[in-house]
Amino acid sequence: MGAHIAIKQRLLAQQIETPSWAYGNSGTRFKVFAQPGVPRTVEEKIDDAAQVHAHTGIAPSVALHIPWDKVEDYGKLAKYAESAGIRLGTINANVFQDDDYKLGSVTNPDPRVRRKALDHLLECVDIMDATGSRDLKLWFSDGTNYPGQDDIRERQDRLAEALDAVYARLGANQRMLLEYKLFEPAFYTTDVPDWGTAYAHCLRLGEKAKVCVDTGHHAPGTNIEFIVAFLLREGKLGAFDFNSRFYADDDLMVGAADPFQLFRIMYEVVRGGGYEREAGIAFMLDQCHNIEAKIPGQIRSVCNVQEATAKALLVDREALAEAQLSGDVIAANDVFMDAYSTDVRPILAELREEMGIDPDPVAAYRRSGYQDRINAERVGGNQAGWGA
Ligand SMILES: [Mn+2]
Repeated sequence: MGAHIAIKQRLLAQQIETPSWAYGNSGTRFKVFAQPGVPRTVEEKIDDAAQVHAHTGIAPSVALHIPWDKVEDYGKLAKYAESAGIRLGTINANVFQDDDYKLGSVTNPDPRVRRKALDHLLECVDIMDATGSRDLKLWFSDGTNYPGQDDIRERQDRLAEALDAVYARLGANQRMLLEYKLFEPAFYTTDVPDWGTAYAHCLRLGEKAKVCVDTGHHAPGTNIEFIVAFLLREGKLGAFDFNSRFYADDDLMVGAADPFQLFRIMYEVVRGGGYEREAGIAFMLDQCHNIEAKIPGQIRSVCNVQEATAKALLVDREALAEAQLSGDVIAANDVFMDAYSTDVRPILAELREEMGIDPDPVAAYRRSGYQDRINAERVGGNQAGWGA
């Protein structure tokens, strides 16, 4: 029981950031399904994010996406979030939705387009100054579709030039998170396709540049926990974008496709010191709820991360080290699997009761009447969604 008290204590320190875009409409390339009650404004997205925090107790911030969440006065928006009980988190740049970016943004062969993309990234840092956000998250859709389309090496030079300029603009307490993605929308080459490329750029840039691991951005079979362990050891893991995938960048609820993988990732986070607040790792969700209800989808996702974390914290590291050092492969695997197989739901229910929230956050949300209220109130106007 003593161990459970210690684990609950550590779980209390957990913070998971939800993304503003998870509350808007989303879909695939084939269809975006609208849902009732979807926010029309960034303030309504903040209200929804605040619900997730109210029911989980561990989602105190919401990430913004620029320009989807563009407003006149970001200081005022930060105050709005505060009054809703949460705060504004990571600023996500968007240099992939303008016609100008057909051949790339910061790696575009046309210097005018590169300048435009860079100006947007710099504007995002201005916004961070106003919102008090620590992190700028950069994901580039840049790449090519055909062999010979553009110079692969030259594009790396252009990327480096843009990253240098953004890095130089960062304040003392601000960071840059560089995200990578295997492919899509570019299908032949991607300019930041993997953690190694992101790591090399971040290493060159300096302390304030870190890698963001989006769990959905790898080839099938990739050992993500190895990447996590390696980046943590090098002091270059900055953040997670959690979601889960079956085939490609599916953006499904984290832990839905492979809860064991999420446990293995969280174990390496704990093992590598990444769970400590001082490590500064941002734990974020990057998901879309295309067919399921959005707010319960976010609540479920936050709980899935919490559950995997509880199991990771349960691993008896002393017994594991002993088995590992004695070369007892079966015993070591037993220790690891014992933690994964533990039903942590009673511990989490206890924790939530101690936090003054319902042991079943999704059920509590359903009972709250919030969804009925927004379904009735949010009529007319333009629902938020991709590109809006
Ligand atoms: Mn992402």
